Amino acid sequence: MAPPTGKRVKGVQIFRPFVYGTTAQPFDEKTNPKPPGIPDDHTHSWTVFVKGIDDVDITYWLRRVQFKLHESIPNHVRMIEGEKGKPFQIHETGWGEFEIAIKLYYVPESAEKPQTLYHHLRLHPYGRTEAEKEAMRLNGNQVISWAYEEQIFNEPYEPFYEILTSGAIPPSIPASALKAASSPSASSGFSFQGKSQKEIRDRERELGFAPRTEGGVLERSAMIPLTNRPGQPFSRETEQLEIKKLKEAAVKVEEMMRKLKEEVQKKEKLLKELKEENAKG
Ligand code: SLL
Repeated sequence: MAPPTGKRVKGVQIFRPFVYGTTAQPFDEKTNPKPPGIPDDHTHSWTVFVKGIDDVDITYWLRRVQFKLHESIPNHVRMIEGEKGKPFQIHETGWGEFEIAIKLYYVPESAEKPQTLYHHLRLHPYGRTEAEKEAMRLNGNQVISWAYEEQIFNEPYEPFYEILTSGAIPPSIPASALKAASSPSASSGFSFQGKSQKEIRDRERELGFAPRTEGGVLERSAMIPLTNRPGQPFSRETEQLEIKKLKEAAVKVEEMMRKLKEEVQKKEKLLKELKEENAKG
């Protein structure tokens, strides 16, 4: 860990959304043929990953990720160095499910200690109903187990605060184009830094960049997509659905409590009557 530099920015908390998890697929002649050299008892190919929400770059705060796999797997502790705009991930094959330890190493400017997450590699969809099992499937035969998480940086050091807040930028734009477009010395004098989303989008359109879908997020921001897209299930839309489910469940629980209380009252009344009868007897 690098020695902390500068002062902490008091009273400030910065969060960055990210996604981690596993995607597995059974070997199948047609859709997922087993590559040569893979042991006979291996039934699935799978991937474990850590990435930005909406696939945006997160290497400006996350430097490397160590994945600790099951000991039965050759070379089971793997360190993945961050590559700008790419997910931290490992592809493997195997036959069994197990817990993966995912250790996050932050950029040195953060002076943050590494932190470990645990994730269960899921090869088989499970659930009490077909619908529950279906929710774990993607494109028919992929089994997904993905989690949304928010990394919180509490009172970051000043230089790291600068990195975190030095301006949201549009994703997937070649670095050279971005540099030319946002350089203050470019003929227009336009800079993406400190611009509103609308200004950035207008400028993107002017420059002929492909328009992003509604709810697409800017890199280096804490944005969460507004709506779901295939392969991108974490959004405000999902959040609203979850809130609705929780509210409905709370109403159900209240109704159950009301009924239970009624029953208890009935039984207490009966008990009282029986006691009185007994006293007479
Ligand atoms: C189980 N707790 O007993 C689990 C262990 C181990 C999975 C699962 C081996 C891969 C390889 C593999 O899939 N191990 O040989 O490369 O079910």
